[in-house]
Amino acid sequence: MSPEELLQQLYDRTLVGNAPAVAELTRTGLEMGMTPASLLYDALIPSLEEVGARFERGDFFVPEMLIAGRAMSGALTILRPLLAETGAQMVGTFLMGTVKGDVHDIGKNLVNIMLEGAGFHVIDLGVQVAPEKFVAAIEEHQPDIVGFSAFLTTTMPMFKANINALQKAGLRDSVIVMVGGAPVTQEYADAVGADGYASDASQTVKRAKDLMNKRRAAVSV
Ligand code: B12
Repeated sequence: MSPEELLQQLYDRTLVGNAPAVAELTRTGLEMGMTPASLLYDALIPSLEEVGARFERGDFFVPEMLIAGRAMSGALTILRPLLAETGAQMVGTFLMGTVKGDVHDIGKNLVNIMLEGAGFHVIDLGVQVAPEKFVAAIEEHQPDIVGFSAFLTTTMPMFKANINALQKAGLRDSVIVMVGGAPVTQEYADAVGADGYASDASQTVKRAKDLMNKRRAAVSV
């Protein structure tokens, strides 16, 4: 099988949610010397985007989305140690969670892997995280950055609710707030008063480091 054929098959099997085949193809691709990034960005993510497009058109329903998501998560488990492989030192602590009312976690998990790879200590609170839980975790772990992930237009307002909760707890100035997720934009992030937004995992790493450097420079003046 050529790398192109493998990517096509990986795309097709993810689309129909064939988890065993997706895992097998992911392993085979790695054995063939293909990079984790190529498997991810040239097959797995485009396939999930197509799943979303089909759902929107009414060609796919929730079960199809669910099995495709599971197949993708299986591949991520295989890719995780390779994507996170690094000699980087601890750059800071990143507390992450999907907001209340939202169960999408694939994008968040991918961001976590990349952050770990870049040397961040990541604490993942999981999905459906209520504002009180974010507040308690910030008090406990004192992270440099807290990240809110949302994949539904109906759960994006939780960013504001979380930020309000941080303000009320007197924590807003002690932590950098980053937001992200498929429907989120820079404009929306600005409107809710977040410090940073990024559209994908590698941009998140870059932005997180920039924001931390800025904060450190501001503190040392
Ligand atoms: C898989 C999936 C599901 C699975 C989730 C499985 C899981 N474990 O995550 C299941 C089946 C559970 C599901 C359910 C639903 N889903 Co859904 N789902 C999807 C799908 C197909 C893929 C999402 C995904 O994982 N993408 C892959 C990742 C890698 O996405 P990504 O955006 O590239 O991620 C990057 C960035 O967003 C960013 N990022 C992510 N988080 C963060 C956080 C921070 C801090 C930062 C800085 C960056 C960042 O970095 C990521 C990595 O590069 C999308 C379609 C789509 N195009 O997104 C729909 C989609 C998100 N779902 C949708 C809907 C409507 C639903 C349901 C309401 C359906 C229903 N009627 O029940 C439910 C809601 C359940 C709930 N309460 O949350 C809609 C949302 C529409 C909207 N605008 O609100 C979408 C867009 C489909 C569509 N086109 O209509 N879904």
